[in-house]
Amino acid sequence: MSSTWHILGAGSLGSLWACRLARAGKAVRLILRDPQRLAAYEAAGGLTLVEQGLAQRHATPAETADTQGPIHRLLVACKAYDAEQAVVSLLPRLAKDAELILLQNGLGSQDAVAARVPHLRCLFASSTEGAFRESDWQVTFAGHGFNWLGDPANPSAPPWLEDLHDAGIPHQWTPDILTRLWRKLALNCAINPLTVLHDCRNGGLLEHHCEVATLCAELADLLRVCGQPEAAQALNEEVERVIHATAANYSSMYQDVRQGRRTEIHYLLGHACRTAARHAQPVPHLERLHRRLVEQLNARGLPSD
Ligand code: NAD
Ligand code: KPL
Repeated sequence: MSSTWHILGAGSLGSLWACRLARAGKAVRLILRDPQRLAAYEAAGGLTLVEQGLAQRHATPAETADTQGPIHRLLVACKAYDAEQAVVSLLPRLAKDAELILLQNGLGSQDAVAARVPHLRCLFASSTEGAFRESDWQVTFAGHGFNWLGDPANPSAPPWLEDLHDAGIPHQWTPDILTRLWRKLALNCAINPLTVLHDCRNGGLLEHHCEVATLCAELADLLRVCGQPEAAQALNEEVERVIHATAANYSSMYQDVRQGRRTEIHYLLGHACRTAARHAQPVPHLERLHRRLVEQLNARGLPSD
């Protein structure tokens, strides 16, 4: 099996992974949206990673979905709402033994992708690393974090985790990746929409303890009902801890809304509300939060799905 890492999406996380793998001497190929993006990338001469104030450029080769040649390992590093179509565009190139690593936040997009490639192994990742793009082809490593990886259908770890080790990408294999993803989804649901609606940094939610606690109670009940009791444990305490630890930051959803970018609401609060409906679990406060957020997005002319 080829050991090349095909990385779909040269955004924040995709570039962060690509630069670290390339720096460790791993074979990496970026898959860009279209020939125009490819030409722009080639003119820029590669991807630049800024880490602790130091910039380093990596002339990682790039291609588009239409390029010929099989893909054996695909890191899907686009937003949740783009993942399924992006993978569909690569179907003819995915080898019989291909593995897909899905970096998307929230839940729902992973199952949509896996349904398109039922014969292939799909691994899910939950990342707390932080990266952002100041300009095209330049990514800044903002916050050290961690990556959990797992496969709900197969608990055995893949051998290529060694590449992540060599590249200094902090990670751990877990048989409970769904618990990790649900826990992060719950944290994101309790914090991010409220920062948009109250127009505040995460720390601003310290003035809205009761609202946060009510949402956490509903989320914890939902997690228990949908078979994720571990993800429900001491949820409110962790949410309060995260609010304190990130008090000066703007949540990712807040930043998306402020910058006029589409949010991943469908895979966060939307997924929580749909799951509750499927289990006939009442979540009136989450539903009201969802409605208010949709209204706010619509008022700004942003998609609410
Ligand atoms: P991003 O918007 O910076 O990058 C996504 C890239 O994918 C864009 O460059 C886009 O053009 C590209 N893309 C979309 N469809 C494509 C296609 N069909 N072919 C080729 N390229 C395509 O997004 P991001 O911030 O890197 O986030 C990716 C995922 O990781 C999200 O689900 C996000 O929630 C999650 N995440 C991000 C961070 C972070 O710090 N940025 C941290 C944790 C989790
Ligand atoms: O993950 C986050 C985000 O901004 O998306 C935090 C705020 C830490 C938790 O919701």
